[in-house]
Amino acid sequence: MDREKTNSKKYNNSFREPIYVTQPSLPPLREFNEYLEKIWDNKILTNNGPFHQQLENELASYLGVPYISLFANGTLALVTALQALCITGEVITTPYSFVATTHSLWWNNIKPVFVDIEPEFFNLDPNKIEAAITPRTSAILPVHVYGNPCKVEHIKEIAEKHGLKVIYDAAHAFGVNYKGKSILNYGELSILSFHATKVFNTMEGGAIICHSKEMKHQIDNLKNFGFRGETNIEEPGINAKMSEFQSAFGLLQLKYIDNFLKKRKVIAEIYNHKLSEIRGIDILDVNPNAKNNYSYFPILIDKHKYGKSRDELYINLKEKGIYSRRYFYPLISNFKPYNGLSSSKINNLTIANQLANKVICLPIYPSLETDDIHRIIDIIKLFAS
Ligand code: T4K
Repeated sequence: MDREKTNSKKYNNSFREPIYVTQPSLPPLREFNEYLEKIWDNKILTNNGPFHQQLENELASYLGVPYISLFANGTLALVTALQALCITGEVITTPYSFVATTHSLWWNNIKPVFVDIEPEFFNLDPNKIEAAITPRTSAILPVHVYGNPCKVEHIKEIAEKHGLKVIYDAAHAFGVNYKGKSILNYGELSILSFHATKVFNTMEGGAIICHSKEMKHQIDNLKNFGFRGETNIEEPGINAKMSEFQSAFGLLQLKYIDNFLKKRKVIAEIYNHKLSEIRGIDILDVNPNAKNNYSYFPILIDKHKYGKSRDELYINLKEKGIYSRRYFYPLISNFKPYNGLSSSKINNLTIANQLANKVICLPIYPSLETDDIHRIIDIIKLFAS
């Protein structure tokens, strides 16, 4: 009887559970309890405890990076990365990202200078960077949007020519490889987000990837108020530490991550196959030199060919309980704190403005059921005119 009720709830349209753009992957609760018992035993809750140290080691080895410093979230990792490299003045960045990318500059009193994106992978267009460099420019802050690698070689060449630092916002790029190695090895520093909505999550969390022991020390001190030893403060640091609970959760997540990534790939393949048959729907390419993590599934709606606008589709899906998201609309450059900047003008960011008005990210997460994927596809197909 109970099972019948559950099934009717699932298959009767009016009682369907909403489907969100993502849902966090959770390990078995029973297994998390074992970690919690250890925390209860040793009473170390935070401040570089044993799980924190273990997660740093395991993640460095899993990701294939030399040094990693864990953070309370990705935004604090970004803010601290800019501090660690003493970045000042102006920083060249992309308007096509989550707002935290630019906020991290604002919190460091740095002026963001927006440069347009390239239409293939929606990342900062290296061909447009040099025109935006001024004597005040000290760094470039690109984003590997949706986990697609930026044009890293070209960006490196420009940075070296002009003596600029490169910090990658790699919040979407957990587990992404480029030409056989981790994308996180590019740039002076890369930052990750382990937010609940990310491929690998520690509820809230983040990290900085760096390439020397000295830099790791510097970052570790900055995230712990600037302490160097018990009684010495060398610089005004912040509190951005990851707790033992988050670290324990991360250790457990790491055991399941390969399976989670595989499931994402399968979902992306179904979407790719079925949606490519629909006129007016474009699917974002995946860089052939990269191993993607399928963290998002963005599609572009061509109103004239599809017959409906992106926003009409977004609303239609929502009415049917499917909560897709328009990442990244509006562009950061169009938000109030930044829209007065001269680099925010629409004619400076033509491609980004066009794409932000067409994009919609479809639900993708390991526990998304095949029936539901096909239902989403059918709704998109039927809505076309
Ligand atoms: N750089 C980039 C490029 C980023 O994308 C981000 C974060 C950052 C930096 C900063 O990293 P963090 O400081 O966040 O670590 C979400 C996330 O909050 C944000 O982490 C993420 N990017 C951004 C792209 O997306 P919202 O406002 O869209 O999240 P929200 O709460 O609407 O969640 C989306 C859907 O996920 C919900 O409709 C339901 C589902 N959900 C969400 C949460 C939080 C769950 O099922 N369970 C949950 O616990 O920003």
